[in-house]
Amino acid sequence: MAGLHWDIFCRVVDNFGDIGVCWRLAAQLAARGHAVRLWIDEPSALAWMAPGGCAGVEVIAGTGAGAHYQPGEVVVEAFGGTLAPNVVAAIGRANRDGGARACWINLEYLSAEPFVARSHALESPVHGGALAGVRRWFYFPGFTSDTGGLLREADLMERRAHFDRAHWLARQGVSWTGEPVVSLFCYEPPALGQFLGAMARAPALLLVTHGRAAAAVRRAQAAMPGSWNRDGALKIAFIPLLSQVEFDRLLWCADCNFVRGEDSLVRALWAGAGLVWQAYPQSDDAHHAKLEAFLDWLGAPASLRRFHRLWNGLEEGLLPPIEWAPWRTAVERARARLLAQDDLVSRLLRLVAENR
Ligand code: TRH
Repeated sequence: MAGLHWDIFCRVVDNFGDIGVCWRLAAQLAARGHAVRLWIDEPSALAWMAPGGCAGVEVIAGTGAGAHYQPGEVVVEAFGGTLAPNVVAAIGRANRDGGARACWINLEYLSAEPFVARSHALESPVHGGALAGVRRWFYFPGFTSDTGGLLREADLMERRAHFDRAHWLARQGVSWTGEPVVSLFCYEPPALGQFLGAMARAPALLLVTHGRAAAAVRRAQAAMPGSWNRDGALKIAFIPLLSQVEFDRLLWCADCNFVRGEDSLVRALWAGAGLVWQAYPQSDDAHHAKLEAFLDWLGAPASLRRFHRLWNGLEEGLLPPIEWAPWRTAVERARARLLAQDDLVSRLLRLVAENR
């Protein structure tokens, strides 16, 4: 498909996932020759997440657009962010004028729940009036071929295959002597103290990401008895904020990745090591069903399921030990299923081509 003009509108709720997903989408569209305007109410995180920017992506602070705004051929409204009234009006105008009719996509959150396949690519009703004749579509990312798929750069697996973890860790100033490596990107898991205590029973290196994970580890450490890591078996390295490119490499270093939210879960799947996911907690506990659906899709062995339920606070009790090989095998198999499918951008481009 010839390069199109895209407008992606993103409102940052909290954390880094909204902006992280929108950035990856924008950069991957640009890599395929499309011109992207990324409108974000709070773009400051891009300074560390994507310090070099990306050719073909223009970042615009604010989601209001000006009075003279002309919509691109595709307008993506990310995560039900609700487009500003003048953006909606401009889409209606473009449609009435019959010229550059905009294809309006509602990009939704990722889930493995069955409703995703049922709802993906359905037309989303638009109320008439100024918007009469405008069409928009629900776009649901997902893990199976009947959903919107997952973001994956064309060269990702090749870059992953050529990665040298000893070299990367040395470059970060982290001392590694061959012990198992675990990365930690989480909110405030209730079992964190217990996890640290268990990890300290055998040599391991824990790479703790900046922000909430680091704060939670420091709090847990302070609450532990002084003897909890007396032999220093568990080495803890606090990692500064990384660009998305380097964040991927952090995940490639680990023998087990603890991830959270949406984007890092997908990146941990591509990394292919064992993974433990902390779902973004929702006040109505909707994340419980989301977690179970993901574990079903993953084909998680019993110990991994139990670990997830404790890590996400669905159950209380003793964490089972990490089972390195079976957990890795489950992720490798899941990754193979995903690699046999198209990535998200390929599927999105198809949907747009069919409906323009
Ligand atoms: O930050 P998150 O918890 O984001 C969440 C989820 O997306 C959730 O679904 C959403 O509802 C909520 O925000 C509002 O986790 P996530 O999705 O993994 O996003 C983290 C992003 O931050 C990801 O793109 C990787 C990036 N990142 C870096 O680039 N460098 C870093 O050093 C770190 C720690 C993260």
